[in-house]
Amino acid sequence: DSDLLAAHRDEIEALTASREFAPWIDGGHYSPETENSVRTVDPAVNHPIVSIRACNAEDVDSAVDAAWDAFDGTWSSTAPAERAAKIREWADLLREHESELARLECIDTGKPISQARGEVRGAVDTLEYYAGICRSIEGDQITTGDDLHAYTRREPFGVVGQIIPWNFPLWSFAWKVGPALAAGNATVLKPAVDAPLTPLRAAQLSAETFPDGVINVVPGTGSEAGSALTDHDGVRKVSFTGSRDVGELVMKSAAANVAPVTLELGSKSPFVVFPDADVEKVGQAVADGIYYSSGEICDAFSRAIVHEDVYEPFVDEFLGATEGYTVGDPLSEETTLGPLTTDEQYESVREYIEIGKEEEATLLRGGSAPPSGFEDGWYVEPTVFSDVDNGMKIAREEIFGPVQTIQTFSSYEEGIDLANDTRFGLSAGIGTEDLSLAHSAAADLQAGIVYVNDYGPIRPEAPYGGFKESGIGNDLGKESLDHYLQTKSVYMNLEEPTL
Ligand code: TXE
Repeated sequence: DSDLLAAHRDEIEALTASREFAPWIDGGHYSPETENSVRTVDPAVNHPIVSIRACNAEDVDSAVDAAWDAFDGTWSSTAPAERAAKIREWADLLREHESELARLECIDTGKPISQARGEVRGAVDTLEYYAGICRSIEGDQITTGDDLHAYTRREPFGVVGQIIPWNFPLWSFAWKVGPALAAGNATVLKPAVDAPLTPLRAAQLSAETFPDGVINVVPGTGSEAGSALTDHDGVRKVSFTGSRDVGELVMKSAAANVAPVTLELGSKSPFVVFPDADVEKVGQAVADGIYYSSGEICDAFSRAIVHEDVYEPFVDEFLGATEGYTVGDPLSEETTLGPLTTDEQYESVREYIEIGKEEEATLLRGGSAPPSGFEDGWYVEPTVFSDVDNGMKIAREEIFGPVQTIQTFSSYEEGIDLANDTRFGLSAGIGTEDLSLAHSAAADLQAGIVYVNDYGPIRPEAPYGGFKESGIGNDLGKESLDHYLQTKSVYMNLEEPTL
């Protein structure tokens, strides 16, 4: 569709023509040592946006040095009230640039503009939350007797290394950077090669607020810039969001320096629909949980586990809610489902759909070609499989696309067992009108986040992290601030007053 392509080209031109996208180190644009570059592509039309010089290990060294200089310079002695003011000022700047950031996110990831706008607001809200709680960092006075004054101090690590994926570039950037800075650290962050634009732009906007070197952004590949960051001996704490297997590599690499890690990894999150559920409400919740951001979400409700008594009404409602999604141009306000963000993801999701067919699950909907007019983009139509069992690959592996599986159960234990029969444990959903049942299931589900009768909303006040192989520790909440602080015990022996 040439109109579509023309509209996207115009938007790319408007957003990038007078703007430099480059690694951001020591408060300015940085020219990496290498000639290598990474190219980011608009997935709706498969058209290049910009090429960005990719950082290598030496560039990561420069970023870590700049971060230490900033930390040792003024940042480590900046009072919490002052840090809070700076974070808030930056949040205000991002808010003023909401339209630009949302449009950048939209062309870089393919997510619908309305969702992108909501995520810019989510990023601003996250920074404001951490600006608020950074003034509440406290140690303890420890009572041991009158001859000893013992207390704890909560101190930053110094320089932290952070790695984010391409599915929520700006929002996850704020999830990482907000608490790290609030705790008093300087950061070196590596965005994903496929969607680095909003983190780079947000870093540029931070220049007016923070001392040089407090925020550094090093775009590059995982194998080069990513691993250089996680095994850097100047990085004292590592926080990673991405796939389970790279999470394992990150952990091993950080282990070389005994740097603590926070990991937020993938999942295969179940939504258990009990027989008394309000199927209309729950059908919509499960649809929102699998189609938001085209299913490229770590806590996507990718497995509907439905009591056999409500199987048919649930499926009717869920398919109805599926039809309510509008697949289309992400730049259009009407669109609620855009393309997948990367071509690898597109190939991988289509492969899983073929696997589902081979595994003889029943294809209830979707599974074929992209919608007409969008053939050049990485579009996958909403796809639903029923007659799925937990032995199938499509029920066990994270697909990370708009593909739903539906299974049935007949007793409470069976429903919970099916839901928990996965190595992952990021989130789980419960559909019931029975309060007591909701609380029992919330306790029995092995997941770090439980949603009742709904999907989201995610708020910065509540910690977000996975059980089992979905991760270690949390983003968001006070917990995340805690992860960026280390505890020092101070002992001071007191002598008898001799006066
Ligand atoms: O993730 P990677 P990919 C899952 C999802 C998806 C699959 C693959 O199932 O289909 O992962 O996505 C950096 N050392 N999730 O390949 O590779 C990389 O450059 C250090 C779920 O994009 O894990 C990027 O910045 N860093 C997940 C980040 O890690 C390395 C979100 C994530 O990339 C590295 C994304 C290395 N050796 C994918 N290798 C979620 N939790 O939501 C790569 N990276």
